[in-house]
Amino acid sequence: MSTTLNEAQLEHAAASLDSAQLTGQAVEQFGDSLDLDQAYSIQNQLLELRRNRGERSTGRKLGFTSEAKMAQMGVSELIVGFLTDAMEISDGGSLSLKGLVHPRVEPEIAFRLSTSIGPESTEEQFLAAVEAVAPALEVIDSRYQNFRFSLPDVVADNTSACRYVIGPWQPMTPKLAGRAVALKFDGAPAAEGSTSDILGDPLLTLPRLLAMSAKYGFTIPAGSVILAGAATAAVALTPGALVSADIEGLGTVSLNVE
Ligand code: OOG
Repeated sequence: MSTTLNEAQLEHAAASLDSAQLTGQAVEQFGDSLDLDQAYSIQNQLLELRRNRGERSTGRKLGFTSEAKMAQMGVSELIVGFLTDAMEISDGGSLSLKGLVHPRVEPEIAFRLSTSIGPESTEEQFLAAVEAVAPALEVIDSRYQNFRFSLPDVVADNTSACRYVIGPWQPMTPKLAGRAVALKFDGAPAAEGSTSDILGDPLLTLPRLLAMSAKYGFTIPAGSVILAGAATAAVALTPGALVSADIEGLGTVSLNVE
């Protein structure tokens, strides 16, 4: 039987993950000592610590919405994390690898909300609230040694969220499935997939996110960005690379790695 952590230990876990994120020094996995509810409570504490440093919430990100990601990490349940303004890099902007542990990049689809969504919202209201869609890159960086974790471990570590880049916003279209996705390094393919690799259709991430907002009691304010999860496995970042993601019919987003 696993023993769970008490309040003081949860606070300590949040402080150590926060400091790992700030210093780039990886920490050990919590393993069996953590359950999923406690992991989300640590994640909330991480958000509070960042807010206390002046960061502002900008949205939510989903993880493990594709088979490729689940297979790569050996985890099979959908997870949600938070995004802040300090994580955002403008399209074509630069990322220094200094202070990061072992960053990887993933091609994603981003949604933008015109109205607030929360536990009381219906699926129809959520869909109607999505006003725009964009190609996106997510940089993930596990704060655990060797990029290995259990499901509660990765939830506690804010689902490895590190940075994100949003490409040109397009008006929302309901036809998001079946579009080719290409992640490129210096113009050469590094990973390829389809938007259908995201739960069959990226729009199907929205009811799942709504269910998690009800379960964990969070709202997603108007103007928020939602990252729907990677369409391909993640690829390790290398210094000097120009990383881009093309999504058929949605455009291109890029990032310069320093
Ligand atoms: C967890 C984050 C997964 C995705 O898009 O599936 C994720 C990880 O693999 O470190 O963001």
